Formats: sequence, C-alpha cells, structure tokens
Amino acid sequence: MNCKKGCFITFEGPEGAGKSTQVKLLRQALEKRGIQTIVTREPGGTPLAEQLRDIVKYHEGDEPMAAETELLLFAASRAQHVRNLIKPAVAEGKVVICDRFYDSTTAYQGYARSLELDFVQRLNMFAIAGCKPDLTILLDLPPEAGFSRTAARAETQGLNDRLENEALDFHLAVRSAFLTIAEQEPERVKVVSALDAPEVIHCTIMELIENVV
Ligand code: Z5A
Repeated sequence: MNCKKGCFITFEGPEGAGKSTQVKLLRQALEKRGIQTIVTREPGGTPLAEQLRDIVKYHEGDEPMAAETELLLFAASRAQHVRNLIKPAVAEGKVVICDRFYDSTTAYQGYARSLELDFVQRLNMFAIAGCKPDLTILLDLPPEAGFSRTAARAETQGLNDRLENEALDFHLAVRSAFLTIAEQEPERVKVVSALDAPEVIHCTIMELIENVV
C-alpha cells in the first residue's frame, strides 16, 4: 500500500543528533503499516551523488577545498539525487525519508561558512527543482552532546570528515542556524529535542507525521 499521494520527509540537525537512528525507526513504523518507504541521505543517494559525497566529505591533500566549491558539490549531489531518486519515488506514491537535505546547506555553507545567504537559497531552489519537503524534523542538540555521542565511533572507525573536524564555534553556528530556519518556516520545520531517549523521540515524530502520511 502506498500513502495517499507520496510524500517527502527530511531529517536535519547537528552531528550525532540521532538522525540515522530516527530515520530507521520511522521506516520500520511506516513499513509495518504497509507504506512503501524509501530511505536515502545527503550528500549522496544515487551512484553519482555518492561519488560527490566522497569528494566533499573526505577531500584531503595540499589543496584546501574552497567554501564555494564545497557549496557547489553539495548542490550538484542534490540536483542528481532529486531528479533520479526523490522526485520519481514521490511521484510513484512512496514516502521518501532523507537524512539531511537543503536546510543543511543553508546552515553549514550559508550561515556557518558565511557564504552569501541569498545566493545559497537560490542555488538550493535550483537544485531541488520544486521538490520541497512536506515535513522536516529538526533534531536539536548542543554540539558538545553530539560530539560525545559520535566520539566512540570516530575512535573505532577513525572516520571524522572535514566538516566534523571544524571547531566548536562552527558547530554552534550550525545549531543556531537550524533553529533560525525552523523559526522562519514553522509549518514545515518541526523542532524535536534530541536529548530524550530514542523511543521517546520516535513517539513524538510519529505524532508529527500523522498530518503528512
Ligand atoms: N553537510 C553540509 O555541510 N551541507 C549539506 O548540504 C549537507 C551535509 C547535505 C554529512 O555527514 C556531513 O555533511 C555533515 C553535514 C554536512 N557533517 N557534519 N558535521 P554524515 O551524513 O556522515 O553525518 P551526519 O549527518 O552528521 O550524521 P551522524 O554524525 O552520523 O549522526 P546522526 O545520524 O545524527 O546520529 P546517529 O548515527 O543516529 O547517532 C549517533 C550516535 O548517537 C549513535 O551511537 C547512536 O546510537 C547514538 N544515539 C542516537 N540517538 C540517541 C539518543 N536519543 N540518545 C543517546 N544516544 C543516541
């Protein structure tokens, strides 16, 4: 069974907020109801977009990546992802759940990297070609709490990416940017505290999605 018309739900928030955990719980809950669900992520989501993910997250060497290049790589990945995966799946009546989307670009590249916000927003709209999320869950958490959750993973896998390695001030700016975005678009972006236990957060999210699925 598909939902009435297909829908698009995104998860946003700082590193370690529990997005992947909640995406998984939501998928299980929807599939239990017989709703066809696609889980995807940004950057990435299609083979080409995943190649761009590797470049933008793990680029290293003597040549630093310019903030403008970083912005365009996230947008390029999204343009590919929207056209080849998200739009077709929503059109088929599926629920698409995406771990990060363009609000991350606004928060990380627009606010935290101080790139021109108007341009970032126009680029976001260009990349998504009208494919706005029906609902965005913003999992809010102080960055220090997120770091302590992901520290164990970094120790065992040694895989911190370029953005995770930014200073605390950068991550504080990201958190505050997400909250600003939520204030500007309260209908679409719902703030959920990420400090509660995963099962409690999941219940809150299930209440929020009743209106869209
Ligand atoms: N980025 C960007 O700059 N611009 C853009 O346009 C886009 C992205 C799209 C993508 O990283 C990076 O790209 C990201 C932003 C940037 N960099 N940063 N920072 P990613 O996709 O690899 O990673 P992430 O999105 O930052 O997610 P994450 O670090 O993997 O965290 P998460 O998905 O939010 O959390 P989790 O994996 O579900 O949980 C983390 C740990 O906490 C794990 O051990 C869980 O078991 C635990 N956890 C989960 N929930 C809880 C609760 N409620 N309590 C306690 N512990 C919990």
